[in-house]
Amino acid sequence: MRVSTRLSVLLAAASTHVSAQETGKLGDAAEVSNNPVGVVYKATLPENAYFQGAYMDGGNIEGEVTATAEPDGKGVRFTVKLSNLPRSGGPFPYHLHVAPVPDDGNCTVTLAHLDPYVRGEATPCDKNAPETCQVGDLSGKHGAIPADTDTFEASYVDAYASTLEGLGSFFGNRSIVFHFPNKTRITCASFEKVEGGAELPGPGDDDDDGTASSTSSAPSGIVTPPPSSTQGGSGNGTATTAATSSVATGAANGLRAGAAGAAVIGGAAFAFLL
Ligand SMILES: *[C@@H]1O[C@H](CO)[C@@H](O)[C@H](O)[C@H]1NC(C)=O
Ligand SMILES: *[C@@H]1O[C@H](CO)[C@@H](O)[C@H](O)[C@H]1NC(C)=O
Ligand SMILES: *[C@@H]1O[C@H](CO)[C@@H](O)[C@H](O)[C@H]1NC(C)=O
Ligand SMILES: *[C@@H]1O[C@H](CO)[C@@H](O)[C@H](O)[C@H]1NC(C)=O
Ligand SMILES: [Cu+2]
Repeated sequence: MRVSTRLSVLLAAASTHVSAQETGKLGDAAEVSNNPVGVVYKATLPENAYFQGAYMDGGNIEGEVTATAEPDGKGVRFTVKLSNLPRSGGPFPYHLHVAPVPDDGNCTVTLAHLDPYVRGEATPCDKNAPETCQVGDLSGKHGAIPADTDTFEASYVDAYASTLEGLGSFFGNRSIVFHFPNKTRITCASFEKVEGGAELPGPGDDDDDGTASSTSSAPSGIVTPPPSSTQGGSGNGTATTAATSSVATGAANGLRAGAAGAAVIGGAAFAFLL
């Protein structure tokens, strides 16, 4: 609630009351077609559960969630691999949450579900109309973790959650939270960039003129485009495929992927990628 209120203010949404609705105040979620290829995010669950009542003798759900753009940049593939699930109390919903997990592991601090279209959660997600669901409602769109199972593995593509920095649907700086059906937060983990993520030089921008050397600052340039600027889908497959096949290291891939993003924004840089 606190977050939706904040968002409402930030986005100048007029009303603060939450009414049942099937889509966001800002409309349906947009599919993202220019996620940077080759960049991988991973959330690894901690040793001990946040809700200790789930593991009286210590321990936690074990495992990780990885996320990376599909090869054409359209949508993000999530791979969920879990074991040591709670022996009772399922099925377990899980979501992308707005904020990362602090050092003390307090899952409450991750705030609410990632919901850039301000949909709220009063109405359950209809998985047949995933564009109307909260972007972060992964279990609503793709299914909860069933009860009475020790392990769970799933792999699916979500069209709305994004690995493109700057979008509201970007989750690379956020977290994932696993719940009991009564919403109690069992455990949570922040996403971290594990591939394609050579940490890029800080905020010192040089405006991208399409030269290779300037691409290291591309991510800061990517912080602006709204979802509609994805017409640069032209900066999509072609460029990133070329990048992945011609460059050996993940770090370099990250730079090239950044370059692709920059190309989307600054049309002038595009030729460089072809
Ligand atoms: C939520 O569910 C879990 C598992 O059934 C239970 O241990 C916990 O006490 C419940 N929390 C609340 C607030 O009802
Ligand atoms: C976790 O964070 C919430 C919100 O800031 C706070 O109310 C709560 O006391 C914290 N819990 C622990 C165990 O630190
Ligand atoms: C995460 O990144 C998005 C988009 O780049 C930004 O709008 C948001 O404020 C960031 N959130 C956090 C918690 O850093
Ligand atoms: C990628 O860009 C090319 C060239 O502009 C375009 O023809 C193609 O449809 C785009 N592909 C995707 C997946 O957006
Ligand atoms: Cu959640």
